[in-house]
Amino acid sequence: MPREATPYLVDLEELLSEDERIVWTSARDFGKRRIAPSIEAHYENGTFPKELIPEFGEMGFLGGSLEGYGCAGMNPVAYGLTMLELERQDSGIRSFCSVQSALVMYPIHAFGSDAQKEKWLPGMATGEKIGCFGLTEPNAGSDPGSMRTHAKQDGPNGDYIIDGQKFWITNSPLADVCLVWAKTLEHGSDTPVIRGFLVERGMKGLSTPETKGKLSMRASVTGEIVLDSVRVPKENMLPGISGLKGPLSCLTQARYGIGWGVLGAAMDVYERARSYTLDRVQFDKPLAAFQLTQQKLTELHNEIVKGALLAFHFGRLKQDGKLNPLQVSMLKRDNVRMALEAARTARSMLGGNGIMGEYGVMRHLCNLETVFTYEGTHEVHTLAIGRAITGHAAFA
Ligand code: TGC
Ligand code: FAD
Repeated sequence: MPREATPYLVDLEELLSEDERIVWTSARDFGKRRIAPSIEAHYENGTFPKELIPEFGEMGFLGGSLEGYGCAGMNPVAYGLTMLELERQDSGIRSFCSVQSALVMYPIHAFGSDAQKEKWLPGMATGEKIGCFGLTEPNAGSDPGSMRTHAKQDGPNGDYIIDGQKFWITNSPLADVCLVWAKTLEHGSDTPVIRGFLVERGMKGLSTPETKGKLSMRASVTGEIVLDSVRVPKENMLPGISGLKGPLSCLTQARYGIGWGVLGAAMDVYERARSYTLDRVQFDKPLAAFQLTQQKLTELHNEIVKGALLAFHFGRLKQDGKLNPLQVSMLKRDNVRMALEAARTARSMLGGNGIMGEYGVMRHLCNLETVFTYEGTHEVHTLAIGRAITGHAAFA
């Protein structure tokens, strides 16, 4: 299917530094050359392109915003642009890189001991080591504070014994290390506190069965983390954070990346719909010449531009250390909704071809249904913002 560069009425490139433009162009080129040729087949077969993982490392996509340990040290806008280009190809590819970067490398970098950083970060930056983030459980999704997974100290070395089950975990079947959030009792207190534990592949009692049968995110590996009295040395606990704000701070990093990433999916479906309706003739005219089609293209275009400006503005705030979690909730919520609606509209504009794999739009649409749900559902972000606006918590 032909795809050509589309002019947007706000030229984002004009807002970027020279370095940011270079990152954007090289990430886009990588996506076209290395991901696009095989992504449909991977999606259809339900496989993840593992062969690309070392190249993600070489491109600086793994831990891209972190400093040191072989990480690229990109600023937040440049990092966001890499997420955009990965998700232009497929949300599952962006998921792989954002889980590794924002949900595993970030907490090790921010809250880990020196030994944990040295052990994991260099190998994770190159893609030799893979991580996953275990927060959700079968009975604790939107309300992670109700988790049941627990860790209990045992023996003279203060090892932890962890029991529980994590569900819906991106990359768990591939992971060398699972960051598991669990409740534990500390210093004689009878109020459990949430802590993060680095549970390593090979530890007795750990298994990570794959979740089969997904009709969304098919080019991403999802699984469980089953912890059957796994003995974990106390040195594997993240020392620098306790409480629910530990996992929620990681989610703030990942949600920021999603707010940028879904712009790529929206741009891809818009550009495909534009190209298709320019070529396809019905009633003796290209579909793009009909007013109703132009209205749809105008809506798609304008919504993308607004989403991009929000992401850009928040990226600059983040660079100055001024971005707060509620602004990130807004970015994730509104850009994901925009991208999902864009994919539905674009799907309809391609008529019957819109449901075919080779046209790419249905794949984005199916993926975005997951993105609407994970990293805080659309409703959870609505309630978080509603709480801030009104002062009334409507979660429970
Ligand atoms: P609440 O009382 O609001 O907060 C508890 C503590 O956390 C702090 N906090 C945050 N810190 C950093 N970033 C944030 N976004 C934060 N939000 C809250 C807060 O200040 C407080 O700290 P402290 O010191 O006072 O204790 O907590 P709550 O129990 O009312 O819950 C709020 C709620 C519902 C918004 C939260 O539980 C939530 O976000 N739920 C959604 C769960 C979720 O997003 N799960 C995602 C799982 S991981 C995933 O989906 C990965 S997909 C990966 C991929 O493939 O890309
Ligand atoms: P529930 O919390 O049961 O919600 C079901 C519905 O009820 C939703 O519409 C929700 O918005 C609504 N709802 C819930 N509470 C309220 C309320 N108070 N008021 C109004 N409506 C409400 N988790 C991880 O920890 N790590 C991962 O790597 C990870 N990867 C994922 C990959 C995929 C492909 C998917 C699908 C999920 C992944 N998740 C991961 C889990 C994801 O974060 C959860 O699915 C999500 O947080 C929602 O939880 P739930 O599915 O249990 O839905």
